[in-house]
Amino acid sequence: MSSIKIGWIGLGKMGNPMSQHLINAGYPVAVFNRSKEKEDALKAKGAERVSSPSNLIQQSDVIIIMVSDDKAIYDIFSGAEGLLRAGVTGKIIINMSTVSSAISKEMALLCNQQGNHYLDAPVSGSVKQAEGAQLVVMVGGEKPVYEQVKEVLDHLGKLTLYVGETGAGNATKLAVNSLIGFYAQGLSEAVIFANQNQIRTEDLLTVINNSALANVFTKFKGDAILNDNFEPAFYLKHIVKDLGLARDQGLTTPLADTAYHSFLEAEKTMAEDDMISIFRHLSQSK
Ligand code: NA7
Repeated sequence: MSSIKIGWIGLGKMGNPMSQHLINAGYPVAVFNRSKEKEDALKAKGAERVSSPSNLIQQSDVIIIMVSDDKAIYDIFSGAEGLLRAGVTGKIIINMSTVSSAISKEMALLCNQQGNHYLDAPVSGSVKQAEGAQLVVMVGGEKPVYEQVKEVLDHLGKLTLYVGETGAGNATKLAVNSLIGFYAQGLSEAVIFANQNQIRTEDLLTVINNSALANVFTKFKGDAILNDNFEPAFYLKHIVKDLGLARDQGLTTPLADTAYHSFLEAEKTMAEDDMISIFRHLSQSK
């Protein structure tokens, strides 16, 4: 049983299972989500519901945020009932959302001016890894602050790694997610090419999954292609966001440019599907 009081903001597909791990680990957890019905599952597990980010930070030692994008972060920090309105000091705010390094630097500065601390701590892994506490957490910010909360983050994943100053966690995450975008498009193009040459998808995937290229991603996303299952584990709109953030931060290489434009095109009709829907998009447009 830990005495660190946790305030959790953002109970979407990732935040919901992640916050439950902290309740299971014995932390007192209070929650806030913009759409109130998503708080029900956490309340049933023993979490307290709080009406605003501002109220949440007043009663918490550590605030953890898992929301969609930079816009959501602005709202949560600077909105009328945002974290920065509370006038408290000595709090640690951990932003686990995939956002730009720029917004982390901006929010860290505002937090520091108030006597609070900010860490960017995005995660690698999707809903399945969140549910199984198998995420990889990459952390940027002041190292002594990180060391104070490492025990909390360790409950969410299999690895927590400090990677540098504020924004370094975000930059690491954008590098990783860009590679995921390349993998998804590469796998899709390989399947399309094999099919054009009368090779069955199943056979190609069996070869890939027994080769040096085998990994969890090609296994799960290969199965999704094979079973025509595009239920979202990782929304396609989120990979578009990540490729766009990486692009804004300087990733404009040939592969990144191609992947960004393919996913951007796919987003027009498949935003709410899984990111491996890029396969359907490329199949339709070939
Ligand atoms: P989801 O399931 O789309 O959940 C997004 C969460 O972000 C959800 O709690 C949203 O609240 C919240 N959100 C979005 N916009 C806002 C604003 N403007 N203000 C407050 N809260 C907001 O995403 P995932 O859980 O899959 O992913 C979360 C992150 O991990 C993301 O950065 C991914 O790239 C990786 P809502 O319930 O809609 O009211």
